[in-house]
Amino acid sequence: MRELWFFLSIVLVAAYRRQTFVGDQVLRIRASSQEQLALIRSLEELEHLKLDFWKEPTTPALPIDLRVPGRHVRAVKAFLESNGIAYSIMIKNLQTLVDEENVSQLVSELRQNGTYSFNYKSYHTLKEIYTWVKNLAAENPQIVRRIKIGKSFQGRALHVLKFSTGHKRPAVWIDSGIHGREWISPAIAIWLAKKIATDYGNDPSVTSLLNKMDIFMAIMVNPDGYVYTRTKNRMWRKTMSKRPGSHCFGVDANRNFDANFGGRGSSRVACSERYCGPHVNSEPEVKAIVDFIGRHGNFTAFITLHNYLQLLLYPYGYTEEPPENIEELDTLASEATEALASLYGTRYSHGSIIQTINESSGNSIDWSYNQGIKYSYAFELRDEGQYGFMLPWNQIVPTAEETWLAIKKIMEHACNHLP
Ligand code: BHK
Ligand code: ZN
Repeated sequence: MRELWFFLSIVLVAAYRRQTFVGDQVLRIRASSQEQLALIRSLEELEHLKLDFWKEPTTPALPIDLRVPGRHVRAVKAFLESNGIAYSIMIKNLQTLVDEENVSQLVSELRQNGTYSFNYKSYHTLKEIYTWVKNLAAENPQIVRRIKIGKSFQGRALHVLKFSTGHKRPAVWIDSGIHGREWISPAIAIWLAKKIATDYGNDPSVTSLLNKMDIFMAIMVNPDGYVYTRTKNRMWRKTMSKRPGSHCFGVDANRNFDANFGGRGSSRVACSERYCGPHVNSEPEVKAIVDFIGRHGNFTAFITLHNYLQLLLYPYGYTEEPPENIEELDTLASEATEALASLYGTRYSHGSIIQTINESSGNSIDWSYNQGIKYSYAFELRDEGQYGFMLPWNQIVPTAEETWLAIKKIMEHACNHLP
């Protein structure tokens, strides 16, 4: 009897601590008309359903990916069917993927002896990532420095890695981990940082780049959100900021920048997944980036890593107005995605945010572009939706390798077109 109570209490504690996704399905919905799109949007207003749009309804041309909690799956499917809306099941039981991911973690959490023994084929805890960042700087003192640029809402240090061989040079910005659940983003950034450190002095292209420019990498923009995805809710996207007057917490950091703040493609409602926050730069994580880039004053490329859908995006998200150098941005995007595909055949589409994925106000690359950073791009990494945010560990290194080829193209172009 005692044992039973002990067991039950453990189960209860575990259940309390971590959200589960038993029976949750991810449906890929194809709306064939504006009417169907409007019907799907109307689902969003039924808050009790706790629906999670992995890909928002935008146009009939794009699929909509919707996570439906297990207990509402039948009702939502019945709704779609009765309205003649086509869908397929992308993920049959999300918890199965979460369980598999948890099992693969067990073998990864070994002690690190520097960045050499680090397991690049695994997702890591924040602590492991922070140790790795520190080690990379310690092992490569001639070219890598770790700089603290601020503190997260919950008080965690925000770092950037600076790759430099000179003084006050024009620079490239690369960030990852702005959205908590997009684990592949920081995972490949770690690999990229190691690649840059290793290739300097060995690979002619990286060497000549670093002889003219600096590279700054913010590997974990939203550490609070990342920790939350590892401890409580694997599907968390936003920051963890709390404010009086709302029971919902968190801001979409990629809606918090000063670029048509609060406009279309963002929400003023605190409970929304795309909540822009109470004011521009309200999130310390965003403010830290904005201040750092402003103070530096000489960035010419800005690259941010998200997933998923295999897209390379450029401004704008808040307007159909094309950026001044759209032809250059588009040609470079096409060269970069071609280079990416050359390795494993992974196909990316490219275009402006608003035309390719959706309206989005307050996002980071619209802001950086308007700051005069001409080569501003956002990657939506693997996959096309089979696993979505649950991309398995064995795709980390291949994703990193192919993305590196695209990023190198963008950096080289920026380097050959310095103002
Ligand atoms: C990416 C970059 C700039 C603007 C929008 C996007 C799409 C991204 C978002 O912020 O809504 C979608 C997403 O998180 C999945 O990575
Ligand atoms: Zn994202």
